[in-house]
Amino acid sequence: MHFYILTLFPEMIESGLNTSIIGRAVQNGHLSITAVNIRDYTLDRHKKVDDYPYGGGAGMVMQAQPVYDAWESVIKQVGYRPRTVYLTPQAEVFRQKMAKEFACEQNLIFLCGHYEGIDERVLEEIVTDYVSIGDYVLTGGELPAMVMADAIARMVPGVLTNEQSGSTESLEGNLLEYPQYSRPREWNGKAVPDILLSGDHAKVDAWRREQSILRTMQRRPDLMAEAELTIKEREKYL
Ligand code: 6GU
Repeated sequence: MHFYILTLFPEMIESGLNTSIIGRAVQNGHLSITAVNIRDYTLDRHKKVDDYPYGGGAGMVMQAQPVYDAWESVIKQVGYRPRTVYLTPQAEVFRQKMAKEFACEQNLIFLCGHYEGIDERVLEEIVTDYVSIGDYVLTGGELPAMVMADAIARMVPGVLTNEQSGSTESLEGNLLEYPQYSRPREWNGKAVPDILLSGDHAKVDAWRREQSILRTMQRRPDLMAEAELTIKEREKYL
């Protein structure tokens, strides 16, 4: 899978996504991540990429030309118009289900805005998906693009080892993960729940399932409406 990230701050992307699991997946060739510097495409003599908003108001607006030309350079490379995601708080909120869907694409383009936004006319031409990562305002789209790229990349076959991929499924049934414990058996006067030491895998699974449900009810009651529960679980917990 190939990610192209259109940004005024390519160093931010390069330093953020070249480490840990995603960095290793890039080294192994499971992924490529290309940060495209929008400023490289401006036709302005002074390398300017923004201007005042028509109608007045605070801040600056990123101009259409350099954004369009940066995007066009990518579509010429890949030979078609890949889905192009504009990161903005004025949009639907990103969820695991969307990550799974985007992970089916061969190429994805992320467009990161700064200042007060991007000229609407270029967005109309190139953007296929408007996505927010939550109901708060950030200074630019780079962190959201990295969040999305990480969540999507880990769904791509080969990026996670078998061992790492187990924890993928939890949010897909709209339930939170159960608590985890490791050695020592007692720490700070607290023991690991006995059932986890019993060696009875069926009981362990049942306990973890219950912990997932209880934790979701307590911490994210909003998820319960869409949680994938059995009829028996519904009777017991709802
Ligand atoms: Cl995608 N962009 C910005 N600037 N702020 C955000 C966001 C995106 N998602 C939540 N806050």
